Amino acid sequence: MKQAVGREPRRRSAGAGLHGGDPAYGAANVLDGDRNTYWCPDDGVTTPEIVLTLPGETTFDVVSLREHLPLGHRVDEWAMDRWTGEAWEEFARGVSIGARRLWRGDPVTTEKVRLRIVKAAVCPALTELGLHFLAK
Ligand SMILES: [Ca+2]
Repeated sequence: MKQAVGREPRRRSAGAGLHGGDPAYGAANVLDGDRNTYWCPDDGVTTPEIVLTLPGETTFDVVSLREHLPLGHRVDEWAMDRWTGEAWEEFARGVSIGARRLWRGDPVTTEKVRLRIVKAAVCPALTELGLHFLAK
């Protein structure tokens, strides 16, 4: 598996801080390969977003998502978008994440991807967001 490593992700949930205002729960935690670190928005923020700016045009056909299970299954629905250069276009959607959710589909090429948590019981805690390309 070849991993497309994103640059510093930017959170886009307007006005919403990190959990307890603590930078230790920042969005970069979904890219650090450490399952003990996670991104967690503030209490009450149940539909946050993460935008990953990729190193350039990148093609992937697998997305890997992991929740931080010590805090339980929190995400009920999620979606992912690719940036077309002009607008966001949804390419994946699913229910629940849990220990690991793998999405696989047609190859997606883009410079930016966005993960949207569509529905969650409480503020989500995500430990990994990975993009991979599996040659068929
Ligand atoms: Ca992590």
